Amino acid sequence: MNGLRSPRLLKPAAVGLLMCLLAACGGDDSGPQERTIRVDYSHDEFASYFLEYFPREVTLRPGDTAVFKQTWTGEPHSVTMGTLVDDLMVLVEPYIQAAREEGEPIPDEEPADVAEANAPLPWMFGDGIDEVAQNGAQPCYLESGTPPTDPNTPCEQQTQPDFNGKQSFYNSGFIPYEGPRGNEFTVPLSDDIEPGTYFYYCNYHGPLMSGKIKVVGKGASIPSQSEVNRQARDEIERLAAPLREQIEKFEEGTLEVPPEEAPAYRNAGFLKPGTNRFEGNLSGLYAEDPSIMAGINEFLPRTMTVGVGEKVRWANLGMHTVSFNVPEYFPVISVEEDGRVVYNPQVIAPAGGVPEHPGPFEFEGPPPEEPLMIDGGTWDGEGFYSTGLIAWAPYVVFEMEFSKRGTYKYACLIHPPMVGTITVR
Ligand SMILES: [Cu+2]
Repeated sequence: MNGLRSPRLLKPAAVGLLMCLLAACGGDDSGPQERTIRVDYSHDEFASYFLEYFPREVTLRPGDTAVFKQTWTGEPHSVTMGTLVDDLMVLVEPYIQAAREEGEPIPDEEPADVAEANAPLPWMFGDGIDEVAQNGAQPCYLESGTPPTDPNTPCEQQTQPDFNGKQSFYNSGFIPYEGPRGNEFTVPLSDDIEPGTYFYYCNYHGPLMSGKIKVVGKGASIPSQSEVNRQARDEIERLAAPLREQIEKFEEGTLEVPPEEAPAYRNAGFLKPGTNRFEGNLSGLYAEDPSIMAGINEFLPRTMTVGVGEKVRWANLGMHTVSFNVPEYFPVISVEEDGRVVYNPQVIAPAGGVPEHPGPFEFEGPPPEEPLMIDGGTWDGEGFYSTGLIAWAPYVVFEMEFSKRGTYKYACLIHPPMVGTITVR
């Protein structure tokens, strides 16, 4: 979980003032304004996810509203704010800035002061992939104090007040896919919020997926929505460029795997002999730079042709499924009528004859030299057939074969645009 990007360009104050004069500063100050911040993003050139908010910083005034608009890529997110979050982010922010401005690595070990500030903040998930923590996944708005520590105890205060910068905890909880609160979380700033910087982060992906709202005085001018959008686009493109490069390399056959992971790939038969160059099928792909908090949600290649009885194998990069005859799309996490947030077991469990296998969080330590092979056996094209949730590369390789000719469409149950076609002849 790293989150680096290049530094924002800082304008000298004089230039700012000049811009302000030229743009008839204050021209849009006719009343309370709304600014939209993107949560996640799927690129139109390739299905993807971006574990960032765009732009990372917006400027608003008391009485204005921040609208967080989520692109549903399959990744769950929250917008989690409050003084407890500010206390944490003040400690994390220097690491994020050092990473973005100087390319410093984010420390592997959580520094003690960060761990301490993190302690009262609930995560959205529990220890296992299928354990949703209700204290973090359900909304919670506290004037003071700390949220419940028991993952099965949701917060009682779920009615959202305006954000005044003084609440100790102000958590959207899981922003649901569609439905009444779907894909969007709105934060109205109170009239009496003090000017200053207010942090927020995602309590599914952690403090590196974070952003800030800079509150200025009531009469001040703020960047227009189109300026905000331009900033967002620049920040998105900075992350998209290295992803695009990886796809190009894959297509040219020049994609290289990191040296420490090469043995596992080699032992699974995915490297061109004598090189670290990848050859084969992929489900998902990351940027070469592990600090890029974004990834590709594609089966590469998207279409392939195999013979009856021939083994098809995917090296898995990311958290995905390979699933045939899928039911209508359902999100990996959903909100039940009583507010309980639950994982969908259909996503997680293997189906159609694929054997049980270790879950995605059951690997520890350095990259193993032998990948985990999941043999899905022979499939006859009938009924729901799914790997269940698999991760992380290059430790997991899924293989299967087909007993009948035909054209088979398949998909990842987590990431809706991640689809492929196999022709068997
Ligand atoms: Cu997130």
